[in-house]
Amino acid sequence: MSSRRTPYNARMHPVVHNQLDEAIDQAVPILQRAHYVGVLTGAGVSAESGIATFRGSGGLWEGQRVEDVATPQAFRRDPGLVWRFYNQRRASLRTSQPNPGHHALYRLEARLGSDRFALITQNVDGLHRAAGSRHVLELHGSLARVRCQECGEVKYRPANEDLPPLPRCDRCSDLLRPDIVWFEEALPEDVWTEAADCAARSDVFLVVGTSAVVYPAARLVPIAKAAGAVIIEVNLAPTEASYWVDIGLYGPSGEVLPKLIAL
Ligand code: BV8
Ligand code: ZN
Repeated sequence: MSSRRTPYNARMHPVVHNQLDEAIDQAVPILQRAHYVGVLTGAGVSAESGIATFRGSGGLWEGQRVEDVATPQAFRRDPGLVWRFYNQRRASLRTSQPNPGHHALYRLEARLGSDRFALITQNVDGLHRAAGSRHVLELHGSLARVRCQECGEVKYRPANEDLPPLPRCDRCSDLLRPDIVWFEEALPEDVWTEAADCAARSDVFLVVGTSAVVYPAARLVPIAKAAGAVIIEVNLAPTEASYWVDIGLYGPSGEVLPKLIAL
C-alpha cells in the first residue's frame, strides 16, 4: 500500500503548489493596478484563528439545526438554548487572535487607503477590526453587541464579558438578544446598501473563505462581476461563487493572502 501511495503524493503535491504559485503570480499585477478593491469574507478566513466554520464536517451547523438557534422563531421558542449557543461562541473568541490572513487584508487597506478599499464580512467574530481593518462592513452583525428585543437599544458587550444566561435590558428590562442577523431576517439596510455600492465600484473583488450559499451576501459576487470587476477567490476548494471567478487561489487564506498581498 505505502509503496503505491508515496509516489502518488510526491507527484501530486508539487503540481498543486505550482498551480497556486502561478495563479498568485497572475493575480498580483491585477491587484497592484486596482483602483478600488472589495473583499467579501466568510468563516474560512477565521478558521486558522481556531474559530469553527458553519458547514461541512466539524462545522457549527453539524449536530445543530440552524432553525433551533439562528432564527427569530428559535429565540421566541427557547431563548435559553439560543443564548447558550451564542455565549459559547462569545467564550471561544476570548482565546482567538487574528491570523496572517486578517493581517494581510489590513495591510492591503493600509496600502490603498480606506477610501479605495472595503472589507465586507459575513463574520460576527470582530477579528478584521482586531487586526486593524477600518472600512469593515459587518453584514450579519456582531457577537460583541446585544440588542433589546423590545426597545431596540444596542449595547457593546465585548466577548470577554460574561453575560447571564438570559440577559435583560437596563432601560426596559425586556430580554436582550445577540445583535446578529438570523435567517429570515433582513440585513441592516444601510450596511447592505453600502456593501452593494462598494462591490459595484470594485475593479478587483476578492472572495475569501466563504461557501457563498447564504443570500443576499452571495449576490455581491455577481454584482461586482457585472460591474466589470476581476473576481479572485481564495478558498480551500471551489465554491458556489466559482462560476463567477476569474482567478482561483486554492489554499488556506492564512497562507495565500500574505503571499498575494506581500508581492
Ligand atoms: C434574508 C447566523 C429576507 C448567525 C447567518 C428558503 C427559506 C428561507 C430563507 C431562504 C430560503 N432560501 C434562501 C433564503 C434566504 C436565506 C439564505 O440564504 N438561506 C440559504 C442558506 C439557503 N437568507 C436569509 O435568511 C437572510 N435574510 O434573506 O431576508 C427574507 C425575509 C423573510 C423570509 C426569507 C427571507 C439572512 C441571512 C443571515 C444568515 N446569518 N448567521 C450566526 O452567525 O450566528 S449565516 C451563516 O452563514 C454565518 O453567519 C456566515 O456568516 C454565513 C456564511 O457562511 P460562510 O461564512 O460562507 O461559512 P461556511 O461554513 O459555509 O463556509 C466556510 C468556507 O470556508 C468553506 O467554503 C471552506 O472551504 C472555507 N475554508 C475553510 N477553512 C479555510 C477556508 N478557506 C480558506 N482558508 C481556510 N483556512
Ligand atoms: Zn429595552
